[in-house]
Amino acid sequence: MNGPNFVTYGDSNYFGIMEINIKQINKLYPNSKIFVGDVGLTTEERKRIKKLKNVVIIDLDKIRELRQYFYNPKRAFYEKLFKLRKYKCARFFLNRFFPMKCISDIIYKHLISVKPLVIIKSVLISDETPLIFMDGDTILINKIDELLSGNFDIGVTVRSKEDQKTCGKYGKINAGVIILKCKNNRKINFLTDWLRKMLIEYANEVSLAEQDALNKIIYGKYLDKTNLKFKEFDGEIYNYSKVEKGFDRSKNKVLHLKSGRFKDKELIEKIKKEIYNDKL
Ligand SMILES: [Mn+2]
Repeated sequence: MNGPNFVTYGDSNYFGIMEINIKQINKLYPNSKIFVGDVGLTTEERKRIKKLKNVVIIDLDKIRELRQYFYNPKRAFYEKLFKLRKYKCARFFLNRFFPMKCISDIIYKHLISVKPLVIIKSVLISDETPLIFMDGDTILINKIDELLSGNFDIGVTVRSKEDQKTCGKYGKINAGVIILKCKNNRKINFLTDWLRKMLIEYANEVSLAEQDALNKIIYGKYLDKTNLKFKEFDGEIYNYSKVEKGFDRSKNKVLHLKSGRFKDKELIEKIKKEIYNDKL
């Protein structure tokens, strides 16, 4: 079986965790490519990441090349002229008449677009291998080959019923781990649709836009229209966050140090000890 390849991204805050994760991926999948989006690493950190095996750095400044996928100059003109973007009803009409759903420069730079953009850029330079997206605060601690078998295009990780209660209306899926298994052109379609959704509906918000938009397209009519098959995977196994309570490599294969856990040095030392002591 080919691959999978991996993609992640982060700035200096995520450097430590990303370094651990890249080493883990190399240990478990020595022939996989690892695309790493540099969204604000220092020169020194970037050098260190670059030196690790199989790493391909994805530059965000060059990501502007991608605007051809979204940019609609006509719509940008009207938005600017009438400052329409702010108004919900204006957005409705813009979306109707300019279905390209342009994003203006300001929104384009918006933080919320970073995740899908890094993945899109990775797909564009990747072969047809399945691609696993991992947040910058995640660590792979066991092989996940089973994620790649089965008949589906996009795989997502679902929170436990218990956790879903506290995660709002669109919190079923956590966007920290995503499996993209379909052909690259369909991966791009999915990613650009996701990006558009978040830019259109969440242009003025940052927090959780990507997650809400992902949940909306997965559980909306979107998949019926696109013929994409999606599959839910157990978040306790592939996107496990209660790391401070301990973990078990066969039950929790991907750790997600979300909600600031990745800043907890003690916790990270504990994790390192467990994953390095134990022979894989
Ligand atoms: Mn995260």
